[in-house]
Amino acid sequence: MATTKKTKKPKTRSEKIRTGLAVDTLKRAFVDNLVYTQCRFPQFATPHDYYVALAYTVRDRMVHRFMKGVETYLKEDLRLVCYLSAEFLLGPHLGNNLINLGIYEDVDKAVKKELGLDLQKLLDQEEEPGLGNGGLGRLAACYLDSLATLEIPTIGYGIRYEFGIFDQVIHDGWQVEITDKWLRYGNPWEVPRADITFDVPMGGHTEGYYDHDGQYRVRWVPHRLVRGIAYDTPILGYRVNTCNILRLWRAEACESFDFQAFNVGDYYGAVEEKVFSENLTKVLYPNDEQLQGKRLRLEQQYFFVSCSLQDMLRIHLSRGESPDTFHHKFAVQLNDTHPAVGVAELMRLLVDEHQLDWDRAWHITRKTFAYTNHTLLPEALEKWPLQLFGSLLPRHLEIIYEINQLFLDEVRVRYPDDGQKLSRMSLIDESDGKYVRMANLACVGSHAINGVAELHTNLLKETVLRDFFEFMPDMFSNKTNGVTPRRFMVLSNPRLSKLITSKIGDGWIKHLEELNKLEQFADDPAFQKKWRQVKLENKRDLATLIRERTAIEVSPESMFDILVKRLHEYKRQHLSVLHIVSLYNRIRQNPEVAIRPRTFIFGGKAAPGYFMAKLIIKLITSVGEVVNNDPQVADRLKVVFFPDFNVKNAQPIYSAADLSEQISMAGKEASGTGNMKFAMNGALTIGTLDGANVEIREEVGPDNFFLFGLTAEEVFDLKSKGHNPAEYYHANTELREAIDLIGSGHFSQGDRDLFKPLVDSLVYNDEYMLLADYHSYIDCQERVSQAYLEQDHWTRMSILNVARMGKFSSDRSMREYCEEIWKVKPFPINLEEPTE
Ligand code: F58
Repeated sequence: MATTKKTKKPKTRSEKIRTGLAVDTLKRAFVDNLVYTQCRFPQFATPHDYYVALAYTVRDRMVHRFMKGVETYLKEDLRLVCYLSAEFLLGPHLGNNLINLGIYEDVDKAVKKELGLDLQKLLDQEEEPGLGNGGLGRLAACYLDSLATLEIPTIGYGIRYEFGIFDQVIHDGWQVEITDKWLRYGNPWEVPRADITFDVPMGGHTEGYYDHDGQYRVRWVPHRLVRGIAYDTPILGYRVNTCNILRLWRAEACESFDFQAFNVGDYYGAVEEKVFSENLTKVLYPNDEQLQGKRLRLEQQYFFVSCSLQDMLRIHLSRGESPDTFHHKFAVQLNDTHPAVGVAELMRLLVDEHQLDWDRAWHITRKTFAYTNHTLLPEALEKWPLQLFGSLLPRHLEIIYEINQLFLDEVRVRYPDDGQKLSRMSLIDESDGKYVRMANLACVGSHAINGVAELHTNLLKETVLRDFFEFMPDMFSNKTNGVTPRRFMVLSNPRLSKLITSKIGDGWIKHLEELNKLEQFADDPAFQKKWRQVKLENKRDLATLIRERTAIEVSPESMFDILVKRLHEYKRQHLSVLHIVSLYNRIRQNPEVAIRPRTFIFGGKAAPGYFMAKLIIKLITSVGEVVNNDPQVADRLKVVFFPDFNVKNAQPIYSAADLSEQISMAGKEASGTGNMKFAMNGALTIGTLDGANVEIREEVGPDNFFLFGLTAEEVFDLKSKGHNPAEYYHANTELREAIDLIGSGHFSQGDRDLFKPLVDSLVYNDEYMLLADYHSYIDCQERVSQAYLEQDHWTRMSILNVARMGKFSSDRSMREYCEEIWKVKPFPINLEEPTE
């Protein structure tokens, strides 16, 4: 070690250029990146070149903060949060990062003034990483934003799918899926880490042996190895120096394996192995709430979980720690059961690879993991055929058997004569074929289990996880979801954000509860006027987008009634269609009828193999085709299906909504997060008492929420009594006429067969009770229309909704996880060096 203190070298200009935030520095860096990273002369650069140059400019500043963080954390004794999720639905990075860095306005001005460029045009260039299906993946992304903002050292771990969720186009009214080639022009946000790789064993068999100390041990002899390579994306918090990372794994063939084939002259065999291995992270499974036991999916899950746990152990050992203290330094959250195999994998790593004894390893494992459940739908609870599981993960199956045996022994002590309970709680389902139950594994292997809204958590305790709740009640808690106001207000609704800030300052962006200061202006006519103006301008922008994407002309003066989310029967998009058709029938029966102009906007993807969901899209577009062009309707009703609903498209949609449709059958939607995004942007909600709607209504007040429909309890009672949808059909003329019009071929050019499966399913089965809720829904919509006539009152309600949404910031959710589950505290990063 040198003892003489070195004098600091003066910073060279290039160092400053890579990290500084002054406008001039940013400009220089931008041009440098264009020339030296993009190899472009400014005069020949395309908007995409400019976007990439700006992205690198921003990334440099984030990496600077990330490096500082690593340096700081290495010196500290802290617990790292690891959020394991098979999906992260991030949305475009650039705009968000500019906001979090605090340079959005400066960059906007600089590119305009100096380079004559429109920042929005550059932002539009970014292809979003669609590495998720819907709510669950988007929640993970919101949580990363909040954790960084709260200055919690975190790594998000997931899969770098080469093809994310498909792009949706509409052909002849039907959904057509197009591969999502998001990486085709490169990805400036990620840093490939060739130095961080792990080999993941798969298949083969296990053997017992005695080690040097005469201890019996098990060795796994895999059939193949797949190599995982880390790709890091920096995740910067809002106006803090904490820059966490999202570490995604890409699969590659292991050299040792393909060389073997190569050495015996089997060149093609070697290449085949490579292609086979790389397939592992090729594509995201596009199923939402509907699972098929596909081997590749289990391979994906195990692959990313194994890489992530190996990485954590690497970090842990490199800090000079022993495996024995792992749980003190890592809190690992399982985002649903998709990473639940991690419980068995950590046991394997500790027992087989690090030679810990079983009881110690089990203690560490349970203290490390916590599990979040996101669904009550039985078809979405993961279970893997035993045969499939054992052939891919023979060692894990043995470990799971062992965990199961020890666990069931404990259960037996408490409930000595309850064989049924034992078989329900077993990690192995033997009722109908044999399966490994991932939710049971997650529960047994965790120290904390949570649902994502109060109602959902209560229903979990009463239904799917009842036995586990009764057995270990203290492990259960509720953590109501939240969303990040940075992306879903500041970035996506700048007009509203500026108006709010002009009244109450900008503290609300980090402390959303401060929005309640808006309450005092709810009746202020001047403020109301500005509030309405903001909404109108947002609606104008959306109308323009709708014209560009669908060629449908809509009036910004009409009420924008919006339903956007994944297509699923339980979410009941077709209930809104029944409403539209009922209004249409009223017009047909009496063209003079007073109907306030409404624009119904739908958006959402259907799982490619989900026939009914795709038929509902076809129904929406077909009803639109007829209603939009019927002169009798005279533009009073417009129906739009906005194609390719993703994060990027969602932003202008939430900001332009007057009415937010949250109409799932009570007891089915675990939480919902779109409901929060709409309300934060001043939309009023029409909704059932389902998921987080219940809490939104509680917060905004029943007078500012349009409630309809059966409660979860009523749904349950009606189901158990035996429910007959045909009764509602016959008893309600408007309902019957709406269904009949659909069945008559009116919306399908006379084809009575097209929508028959949908009509039949409603009249003869109606699993999600649309008909039972129809009357209440239509009545409620009537109240909505009346309320919309009184613009002042509507605006007051809209302001109050926003003012009372503080609870639904993901910052609040993350604070609860940190304090109650992970036991971690903020750890601020000091940049020290001047940034200029
Ligand atoms: C969603 N689940 C819930 N799953 O449906 C929603 O109520 C909740 O707000 C959200 O999680 C966040 O908690 C969800 O999005 C999936 O997309 C899975 C993807 C993988 C296959 C199974 C469904």
